[in-house]
Amino acid sequence: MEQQQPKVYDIPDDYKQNALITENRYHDMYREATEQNDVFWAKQAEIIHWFKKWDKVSEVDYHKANIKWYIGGKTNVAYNCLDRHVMSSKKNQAALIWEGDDPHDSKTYTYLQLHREVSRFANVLKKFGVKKGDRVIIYLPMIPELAISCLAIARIGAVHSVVFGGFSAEALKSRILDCDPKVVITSDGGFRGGKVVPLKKNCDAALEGTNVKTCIVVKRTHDTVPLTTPRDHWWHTETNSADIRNECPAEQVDAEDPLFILYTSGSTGKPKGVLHTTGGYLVYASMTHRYVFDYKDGDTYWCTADIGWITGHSYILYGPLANGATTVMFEGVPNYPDYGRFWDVIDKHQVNIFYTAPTAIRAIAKEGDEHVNKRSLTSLRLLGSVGEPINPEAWEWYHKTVGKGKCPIVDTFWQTETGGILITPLPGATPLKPGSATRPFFGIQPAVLDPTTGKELEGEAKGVLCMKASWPGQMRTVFGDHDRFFQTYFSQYKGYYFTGDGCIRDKDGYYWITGRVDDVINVSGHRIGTAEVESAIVLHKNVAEAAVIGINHKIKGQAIYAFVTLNTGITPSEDLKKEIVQCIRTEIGPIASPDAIQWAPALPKTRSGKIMRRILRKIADFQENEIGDTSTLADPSVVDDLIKNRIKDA
Ligand code: 6R9
Repeated sequence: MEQQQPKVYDIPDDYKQNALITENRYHDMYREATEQNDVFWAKQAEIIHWFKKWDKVSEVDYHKANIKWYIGGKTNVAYNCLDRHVMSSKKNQAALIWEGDDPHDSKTYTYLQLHREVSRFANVLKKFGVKKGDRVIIYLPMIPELAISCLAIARIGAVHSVVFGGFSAEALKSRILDCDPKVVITSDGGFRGGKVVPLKKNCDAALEGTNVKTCIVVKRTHDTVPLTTPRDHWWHTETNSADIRNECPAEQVDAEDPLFILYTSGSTGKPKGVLHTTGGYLVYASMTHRYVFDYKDGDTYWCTADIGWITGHSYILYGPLANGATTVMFEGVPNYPDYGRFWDVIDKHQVNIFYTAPTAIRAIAKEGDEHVNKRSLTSLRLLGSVGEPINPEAWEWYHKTVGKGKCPIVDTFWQTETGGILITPLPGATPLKPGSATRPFFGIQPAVLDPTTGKELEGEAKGVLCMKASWPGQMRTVFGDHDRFFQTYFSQYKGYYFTGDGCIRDKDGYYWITGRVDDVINVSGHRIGTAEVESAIVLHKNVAEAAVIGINHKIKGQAIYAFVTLNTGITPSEDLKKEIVQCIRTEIGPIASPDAIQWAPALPKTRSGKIMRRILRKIADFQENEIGDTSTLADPSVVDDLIKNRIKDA
């Protein structure tokens, strides 16, 4: 289709010989998974330990958004991630290597040690009345206590919801109100790039006026923070007084009992609480981790994501730990103390498998090769990318400069909703094309649909990306709003799961994700809903209306561009822009700050009053020649003014 002939990178010889999945095996397993879905997934479920085997493998109805896997099975995620390995020869192997923001700060937990910490903290949670099914919100920086909290919550059958530490007090509060947690876990603050983030302060503001009775506070920065009695308790005081010999047994939970909620932005309204359950999620996370990263015992694996996002859940914590891997957890940022930090960490811990985001690769690449070339990187065997489409230039740089031309790159397409990777190369099975996520994982049946007719297209095609069949890691519902689950993902194209992404399938059956087709902006791999940003902007008393779109950005992939109409009589000013940005930072957090705000005397609207974001996108991206027909606009003349005053260096 519209693709030029891309370069193809063949599978390196050592991968052809030593990989878990070779080319023939990929095709065999893919066929088996498609033709005998339940048989295949029953076999794969053996990757985890079950206290009781399931009665039925799956029950799926996309017309009602009902999805169940391993029905009747009993298991526990923390048991699988810890106890199993403690009872094996892995007990004294490193489970978690934590690398602090400060390069001199790192700490390793063996499986035995991590098990002990988790068990101890699980007992603390129980003491505060947390029971199976209760929600617990975690608002922590990337410190070991974050991993320990997640596992402890899973251990007692409670449900965690991790809120990214970069979210504001308001964003945290809306999540607290939505999922009604029994306990909130936070810290005095966090370190990022040498600076302090005031988490407890945000948490205090968020907790005001809520029902939360207990807040557990980790001491990280040692800044003085007020403790509110009887609500707040220090983590260290509680865990130190818990009896270390008193092991907390892992609760035997149902395969379909909830494991976690993770809020994510959609095209409309407030973030949705994406709910994942226990058995299917763990099978899928561990299986994809093993095969996609060609994970073998002894490997040191590092995913640079934050556990506040799904990538951190599935591929820092649950997938790697279920497989008994050594997983690296990094508190810092790629450019502190300098742009060579990632490479220092790889050399320091002899990382074999490295998984990061295109935005980080582009930010580092623009600083030149010397940061990379000063380091050895000989331990690396495999590279990965996630979060947004990786442009071929960034891919080539990653491959050549970081991977020295020897390490395959797995460009993994997936979503918060999918629990694990859907479309990806397998390093021993897939020749690579830079910029393509290549082929579906086992059991994944992508479909390219014509967006207007909804018809499934065959062969080479361009359209919207849907999934025909379910897989165990798929989300089960939107917390507290099953109808929204159905409406968001299953109502547009009957009988399909709709990803919200556009894609091209080429002649080799390779998929090229072209980005979101809904009103979601992908800024540095973070999903931001236009509606959320617009609501935050109109909170300013002088603003009448706002429309937000995504524009292309060299480093971030996309950036936020806002058109703002002020109330009559208000004079635009730079100060007003700053106040508007502050509104967004307060409501959502710094990640949603716009790169540009343009004053718009009026916005292009249809006669029924719908804002034509398509036109705004063309204006902001300097593609006014492609605006096309504006005759359906209520007032076509607004377009000229917007073109004249658009911001050039956004
Ligand atoms: C895992 C994660 C999901 C959205 C998704 C898509 C984009 C993620 C991608 C990719 C192209 C890749 N996306 N990986 N686009 N190639 N390899 O990122 O989850 O935060 O929910 O974002 O990210 O647009 O729909 P999430």
